[in-house]
Amino acid sequence: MSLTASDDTIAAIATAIAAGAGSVAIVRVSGPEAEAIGRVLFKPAGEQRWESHRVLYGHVHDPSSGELVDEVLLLLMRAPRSFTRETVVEFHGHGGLVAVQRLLQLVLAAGARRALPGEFSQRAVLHGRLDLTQAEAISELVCARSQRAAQLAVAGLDGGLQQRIDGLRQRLLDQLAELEARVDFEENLPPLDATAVQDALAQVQQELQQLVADGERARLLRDGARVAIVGRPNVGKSSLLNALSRSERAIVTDLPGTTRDLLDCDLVLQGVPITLLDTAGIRATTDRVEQLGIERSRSALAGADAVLLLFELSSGWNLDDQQLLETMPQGVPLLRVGNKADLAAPGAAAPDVVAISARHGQGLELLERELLRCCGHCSEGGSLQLALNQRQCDLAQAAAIAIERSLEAGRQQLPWDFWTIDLRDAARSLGEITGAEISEAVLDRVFSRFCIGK
Ligand SMILES: Nc1nc2c(ncn2[C@@H]2O[C@H](COP(=O)(O)OP(=O)(O)OP(=O)(O)O)[C@@H](O)[C@H]2O)c(=O)[nH]1
Ligand SMILES: [Mg+2]
Repeated sequence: MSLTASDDTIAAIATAIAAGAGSVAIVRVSGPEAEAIGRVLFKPAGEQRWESHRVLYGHVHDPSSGELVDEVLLLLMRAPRSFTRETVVEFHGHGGLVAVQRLLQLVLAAGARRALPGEFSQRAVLHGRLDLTQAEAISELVCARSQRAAQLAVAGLDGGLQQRIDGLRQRLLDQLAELEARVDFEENLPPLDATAVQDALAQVQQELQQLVADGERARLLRDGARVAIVGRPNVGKSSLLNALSRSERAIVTDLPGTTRDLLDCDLVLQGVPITLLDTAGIRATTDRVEQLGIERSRSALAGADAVLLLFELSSGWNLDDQQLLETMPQGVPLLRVGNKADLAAPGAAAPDVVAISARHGQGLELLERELLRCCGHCSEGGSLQLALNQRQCDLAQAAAIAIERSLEAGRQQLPWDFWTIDLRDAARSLGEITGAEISEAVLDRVFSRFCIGK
């Protein structure tokens, strides 16, 4: 890669920060001044040598006042044996909010610059320690909300995606080399078997299309879905949230208008992370607080990937339910759910209604299955080994389309150089997936989505 990392020293808190949470916090420093900064701030207890890849124990003092700031472990990893391939110093101090922020301030005052989101990983990529797909997999692992999403991220971390894409790119480049040689020296070379080239290209294209399809299927596993439960007051929305999350998160009473504010709850259904939203029952009301709650219900609908429209099966689908259905946002998958089936006559539900009893836990398995289907989940997603993320899918798709144009040039028996233009585009797109061919602007865009300290 021709791009280079900037040569200053960067620092950030690499662990989550919250008062009272996390007994250890890490400040990570990377760059040519990392060790010098460590030596200014940290005093080892007793006789300890500053050796690479050894843990030192001691204290951090504020150099201006001499005040003791924290008791820490210091880990020195001299270049190139570190995550960024630069010299890295990690201060492992106490967690929480205050001490670690103070430590970072001292590191910055001693000459480091605050790292941008993803900047450590970006340096790791620029120094050839990771390829782009591996760096993205780290981010995906940290963000994973289900076991399946974590498994897919780990497969990427291992370099599986890079090898797969690099292999396909290599096969394109092999064909491209043959074709380009013919463009320049056709008369000196044995004739090229156009059918064999087309077969080879079609094979690469097909494998790319399969990867794109798998990536789409994995999207739900990785990104999850926001599901809003809506309906008239008292139909059992909060009871359903409690039943699905197996908790008593929401207040349930027999008074219509109980829920006033949005309530969310995270759960995992068959490996898919779901954020379930309980909303205020929608009805005409003069109560100001309830009106505000209803406005929030409506705005929750706007951001939902799927809607569960709940009604009372026992009293039947009525005009108010119908009116509510008609105000639902277009294009968002919706499931009609008839609650209080325990009070309804058997067989009361229409064929497109899922009958449940939130109070008695009846019909919930079917509801979960229908909900996942409604969100576009298919069970084969469980067997995926590798999955491209959205950025990678878009590039793989672009490569497949460019190959198609090249195949079309072949079908029209155009000269070799018409084939090569599109093949070069395809190879470039695949190179952008792994970072083998990438511009600084693209790199900055990818890493800006990472967390700080990564
Ligand atoms: N028999 C029966 N009662 C239920 C069932 N589900 C909920 N209920 C009762 O219906 C009443 C209303 O339940 P909630 O869950 O508070 O209803 P809601 O839709 O959240 O109501 P609002 O927040 O007011 O919009 C409570 O008394 C529940 O116990 C059910 O499946 N069967
Ligand atoms: Mg409620």
